[in-house]
Amino acid sequence: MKFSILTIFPDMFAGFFEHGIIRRAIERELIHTDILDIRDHAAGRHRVTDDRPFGGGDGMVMKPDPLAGAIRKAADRDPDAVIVHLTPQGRVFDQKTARALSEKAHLVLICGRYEGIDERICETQVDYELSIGDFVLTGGELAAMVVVDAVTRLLPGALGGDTSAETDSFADQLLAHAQYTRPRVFEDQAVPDVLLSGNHREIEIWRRKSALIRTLLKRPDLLEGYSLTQEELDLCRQWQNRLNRLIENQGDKR
Ligand code: 9D3
Repeated sequence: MKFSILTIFPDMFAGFFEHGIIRRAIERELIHTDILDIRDHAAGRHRVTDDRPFGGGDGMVMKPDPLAGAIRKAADRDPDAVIVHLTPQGRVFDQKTARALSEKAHLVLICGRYEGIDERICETQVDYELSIGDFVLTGGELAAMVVVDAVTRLLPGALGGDTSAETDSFADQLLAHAQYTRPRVFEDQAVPDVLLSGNHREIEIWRRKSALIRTLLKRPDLLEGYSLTQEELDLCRQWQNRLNRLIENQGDKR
């Protein structure tokens, strides 16, 4: 997978590429990253990349010609290149989109700055417009890193070892179960006994239960349209019965 990143702040990416799974993916040549400085494609002595908006108003707009030049350099004669514009007006990036993008051979990520980029680039060159959520950033660079991060970890071999559980689309639907490590007792709080029992069947059941209850309590929206397994359905009925008994025992409080 190749990532070409178009930005006026290429230095923002240095640290990101130097650590952890992303660094290892580069070393193992699972991904190739190419940072293109949009300014290198701007004309004139001052190599200006932005200009005032037609029609007036506050802020600046990224000029189309340096962007077109950088896109041509990144995607030239590559029929597999997919052009992605990181913008607040894009569709919100999610795990399904990460999966779809992980099937592509070459992603060209355009990082906007200022108030945005000239609309004619959006209309003629861009395949996907993506946002990373409904909050306001100062530019597309962090969003591009988010996309590179989420897509890279889905590539075969990126996580090392047995990744089938990690990349199983089923595993994306629930939150992770609670996790513990040493010491067994921390500030008077003990690790659940079952995790120390060595009974792998019981541990697996406990983990599924933990994942389901955590999702139900912390992110109920994730369960909308979720198809429960028979085992999960049984658990829900158990919880339902317990809640019903608890409520019935409260007497006449309306
Ligand atoms: C305050 C300026 N806004 C006027 C309505 C528009 C605006 C333009 C450019 C707001 C933010 C930005 C910079 N943001 C991005 O380039 C961006 C972004 C984001 O802000 N939130 C979530 N995802 C993304 S992807 C790119």
